[in-house]
Amino acid sequence: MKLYYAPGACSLATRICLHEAGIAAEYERVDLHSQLTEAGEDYSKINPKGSVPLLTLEDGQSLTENVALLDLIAQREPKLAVDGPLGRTRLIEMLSFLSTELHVAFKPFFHAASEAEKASAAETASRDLELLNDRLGEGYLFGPDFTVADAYLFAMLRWAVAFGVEMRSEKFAYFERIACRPAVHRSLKEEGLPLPRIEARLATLSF
Ligand SMILES: N[C@@H](CCC(=O)N[C@@H](CS)C(=O)NCC(=O)O)C(=O)O
Repeated sequence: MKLYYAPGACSLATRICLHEAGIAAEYERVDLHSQLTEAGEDYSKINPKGSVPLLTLEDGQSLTENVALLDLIAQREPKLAVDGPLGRTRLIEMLSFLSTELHVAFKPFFHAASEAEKASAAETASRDLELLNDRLGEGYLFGPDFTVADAYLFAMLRWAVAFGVEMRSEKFAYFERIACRPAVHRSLKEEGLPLPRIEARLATLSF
């Protein structure tokens, strides 16, 4: 397997899940602006969508879209999936929300958007994050066990912290809990990303 990624992008969720699942993979960095991979290949030929993540499978097939990649990893490593008769459906329900609502809400931060557009994006992202509040408690999105959905949400909470999106303190606690997982630690290190240091921000929040 090979994961095409950009540091700190949503492809971080795939890397975390590959590590959580103990699946060996190669990792190739993509410069999303120049569309060149670190090996100097034209990424737009590898993925005409131009976006990461893209995972090449053992048989050479390519797979894109976070929802599909994370579902695939959860099928290969059921400890990262959701149990129960509706488990997979509930997981896809959550991944779809994360992808089509929350992830999309962050897009203006990555493009040449105006300050007004960014402020509106922050409001939308904050509102979407609120919808997840009562799911977090002491554990993860689906209870006491970490699933692929948590890796995706973690990648986006990094952005929320970086862009100053308002979040409740429970969400910071959840964020820190995930950051402590060895697979997450390893993934951040491999992508050259700092470990979250959010205590200072916590102190500035009123709730
Ligand atoms: N629908 C895709 C979107 C992935 C996506 O937006 N990736 C971002 C990084 S987080 C990206 O590659 N942006 C650059 C671009 O789209 O040109 C998915 O869910 O996998």
